[in-house]
Amino acid sequence: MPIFDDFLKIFPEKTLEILNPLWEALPEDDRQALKEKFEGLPLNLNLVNMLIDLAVVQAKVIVGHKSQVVIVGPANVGKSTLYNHLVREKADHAEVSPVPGTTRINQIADAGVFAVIDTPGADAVGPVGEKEKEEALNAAQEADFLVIMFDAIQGIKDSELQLYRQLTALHKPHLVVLNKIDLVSGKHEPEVIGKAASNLGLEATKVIPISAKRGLNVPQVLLGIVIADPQLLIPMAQALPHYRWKLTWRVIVTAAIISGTIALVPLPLIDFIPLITNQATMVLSIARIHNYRITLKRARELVATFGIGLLARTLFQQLSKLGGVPGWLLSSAIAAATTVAMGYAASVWFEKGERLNQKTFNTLTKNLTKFFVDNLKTRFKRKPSKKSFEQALQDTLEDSGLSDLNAIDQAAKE
Ligand SMILES: Nc1nc2c(ncn2[C@@H]2O[C@H](COP(=O)(O)OP(=O)(O)OP(=O)(O)O)[C@@H](O)[C@H]2O)c(=O)[nH]1
Ligand SMILES: [Mg+2]
Repeated sequence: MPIFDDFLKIFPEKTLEILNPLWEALPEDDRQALKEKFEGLPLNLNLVNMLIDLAVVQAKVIVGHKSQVVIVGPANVGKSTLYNHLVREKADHAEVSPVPGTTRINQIADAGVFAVIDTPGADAVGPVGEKEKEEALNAAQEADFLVIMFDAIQGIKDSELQLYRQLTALHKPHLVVLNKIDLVSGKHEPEVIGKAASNLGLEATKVIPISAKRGLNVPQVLLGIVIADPQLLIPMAQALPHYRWKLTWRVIVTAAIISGTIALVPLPLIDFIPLITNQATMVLSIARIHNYRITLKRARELVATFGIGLLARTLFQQLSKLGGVPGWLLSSAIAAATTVAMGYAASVWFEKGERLNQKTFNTLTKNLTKFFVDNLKTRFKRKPSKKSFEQALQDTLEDSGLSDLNAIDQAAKE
């Protein structure tokens, strides 16, 4: 879609004023389609931060003016607790306590791609807490984005509803979160969320239940904030394949180490079944990362289409003829290499819906085998223990630089 490329060309300039109207001009379906890309991703706070960092590097976004994300809501709902999850520097943490009115003034900190602001309780009625309320509403007025927080136990009563109306009247992009969901038993959760939503006049899906204390659903809030920002949504979408590859790479490394260790007994002697099972299990995990659920049988079929057994035997024969490399090392290198190539093929399959061309698969396996042999042979004069071999494989995989999607794409081409 050329319009997205057009977007990107403008990035380093002063962006928001230009980008927003463009974004607004996008048909709702396109906007939705972009946002849906983010559904079903494996998430935790570190992973979301990794995705954001990738997006920033990917698009070389120079965030001149950081968006100001304001956390706002009644006293004691857990605003400062959420704030502490979002700020990147521990030194910036806000005070949290069970006493309502703990936060008295607005506090701002860096949250990576945006700035986050913690505010005092904004639900004062009468003179007590009036100043705090004003402070919070001022921040909301200046905000680029609001995280409006309520408490699952307190629910939405008159004062909460009044505050909500006051905040939405500012017409700022926002998320509504219902905190302390950990205090509600699982059985009652849908009812509590549904009631809060209907009191606010929202659909239940528009209220995100979280536990700031336990970190539950906090990554979803972070992702929600980031993808609501047109400056970031597009680079985030562009970074997704890289992000999924990074997750995939972790799975591949584990599987390649297992394969390499299984094959310490030279290949012509070993039974292929454990190797194929290991690779099929890896393919299942890679499918999950891409939000596909397939059976082990299907994963085995996918593995089988690459004829790994034959390829491994041929490579073993070819390379052992050259001499100078012990059989155990060669067979381990081949097993690890076929596993990495299979992982890459699975990634291409689930990412693009294409079967990796057999020639590419074979070339990649061959190149990787050579790489592993060269690296491992300098480390060991004789056959090592399983444990030190695992470590060496791990180091070699890490040193390969293939956790970078561009690097493995390149390695598959040559
Ligand atoms: N059970 C539970 N307690 C929470 C959660 N989040 C915060 N709390 C607790 O609720 C109390 C208030 O948390 P704060 O983060 O200080 O709340 P706040 O909204 O900043 O409060 P004020 O600054 O007084 O407006 C503390 O005792 C927190 O530990 C949560 O998700 N679950
Ligand atoms: Mg506070």
